[in-house]
Amino acid sequence: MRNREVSIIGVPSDYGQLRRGVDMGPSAIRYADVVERLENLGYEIKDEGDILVKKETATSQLGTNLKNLKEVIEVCTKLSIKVQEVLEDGRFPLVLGGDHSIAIGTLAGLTTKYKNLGVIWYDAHADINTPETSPSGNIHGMPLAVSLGLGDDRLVTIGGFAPKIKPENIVIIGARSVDPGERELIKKLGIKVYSMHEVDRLGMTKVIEDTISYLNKRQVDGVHLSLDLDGIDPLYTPGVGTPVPGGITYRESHLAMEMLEEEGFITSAEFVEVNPILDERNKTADVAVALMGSLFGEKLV
Ligand code: 6HN
Ligand code: MN
Ligand code: MN
Ligand code: MN
Repeated sequence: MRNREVSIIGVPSDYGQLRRGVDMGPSAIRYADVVERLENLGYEIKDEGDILVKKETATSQLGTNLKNLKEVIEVCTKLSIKVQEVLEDGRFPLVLGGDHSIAIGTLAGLTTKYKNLGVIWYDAHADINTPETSPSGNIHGMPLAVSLGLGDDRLVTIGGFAPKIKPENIVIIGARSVDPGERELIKKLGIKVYSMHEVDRLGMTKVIEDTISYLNKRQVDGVHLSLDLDGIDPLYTPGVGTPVPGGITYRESHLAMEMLEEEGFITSAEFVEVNPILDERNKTADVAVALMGSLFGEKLV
């Protein structure tokens, strides 16, 4: 990380899926002392507070199969504006979720500035479903597709332009639960994926080295890290809505963050899917903040 001025943006939304509680993620992460952790590393931290998310029981799919579509559009639109403002202030946006649907808003805001953005998607899932391929209708399984211009028009055009990102600028790390339609789309678009098979076979060192050289070859003008806590094995991060066994370890994740920090090319980040209701004594939020420590340059010695 080279920008020493960081803005924290909380997004207390759980509208991208049906398990309540992930809207408390930003509180849990603040409780785990994110501000102090990063201040101790010499960063100037501005907590921008939370995006205003109306808590509604009667939500609307707007006549589609997409759960809470109306609410997700509202949240992501607000978030995109906030992210854009933070960038205009010259600050590093650090977004705290909330479920992964919020990435639609984060990416919409980021790409007002970055026209050739690289994206590292650290996740057990590929999050590249469309309304046609989605088995659940949950929008947190769709943000990559939406940002590529695929899916409901009202999501795709948030911010007034589309697509936000290019398939060849995406690297998915940690995938182990991919739906059939997602697999097809990944193949068709040629998206780079390091599934758990590659993480096991190559080791995290090689995975991150290759990710860095791949994105540098693409001549990206910024790199966004979208880290879903379910990318990590649920042994370490049980407080997530869609846990999948056989994930990335705690140490591998620290190594990944440290190597990204050494490269110095991450220009924004988001940490999503922390659900304190499903957690064990805020373990998952603690891991999120520990990984942020490594991403922002914490050294053991
Ligand atoms: N996440 N592929 C499944 C779906 O419903 O589309 C799960 C998505 C999980 C999304 O964890 O961010
Ligand atoms: Mn995800
Ligand atoms: Mn996931
Ligand atoms: Mn190390």
